[in-house]
Amino acid sequence: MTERRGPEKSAPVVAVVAGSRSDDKLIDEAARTLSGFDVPCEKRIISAHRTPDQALEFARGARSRGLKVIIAIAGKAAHLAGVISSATTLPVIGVPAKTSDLGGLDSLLSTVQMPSGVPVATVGIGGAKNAALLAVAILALSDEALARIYTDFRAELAKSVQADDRAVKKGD
Ligand code: RP5
Repeated sequence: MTERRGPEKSAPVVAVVAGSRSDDKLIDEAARTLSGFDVPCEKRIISAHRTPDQALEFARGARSRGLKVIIAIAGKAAHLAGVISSATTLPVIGVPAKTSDLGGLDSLLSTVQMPSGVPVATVGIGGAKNAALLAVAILALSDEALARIYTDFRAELAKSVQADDRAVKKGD
């Protein structure tokens, strides 16, 4: 992947926010994926239910702090993405976390079923990597260098599937 490091890139443009340290694996997956594209991010633990004031304060200040996309990870009654979206017009991507009791269906439905007018772009259960890629795609709308890197990434992905196809056809 092309390097594009520079001092001007160091301020976080994506926030990866999760409701609990129980979501650490998803936080790390999103942050690692963003880092692979050299997209600076900040990581936060903010809970819609346990620290609701901080959730609103974070969302209200996000745009003025230079953030462009927010990834919100939560499980169970997963209201974090929706609450954040209620207090910012930045794009908010919700990641429903898998749960031990309902498998994450609880998280998925409570993240995706937003009232009209306050959108959350919801990825699949545990879809932290896709959330980060969607953030990259959004940022790439106004960043040609990033758009090229993302296009290369997708082309590599296609090549690896084509290689698998050839191997399966050959009987490997
Ligand atoms: C949500 O509930 C978190 O996002 C997490 O996925 C789930 C369980 O959190 P803990 O009770 O383990 O902190 O708040």
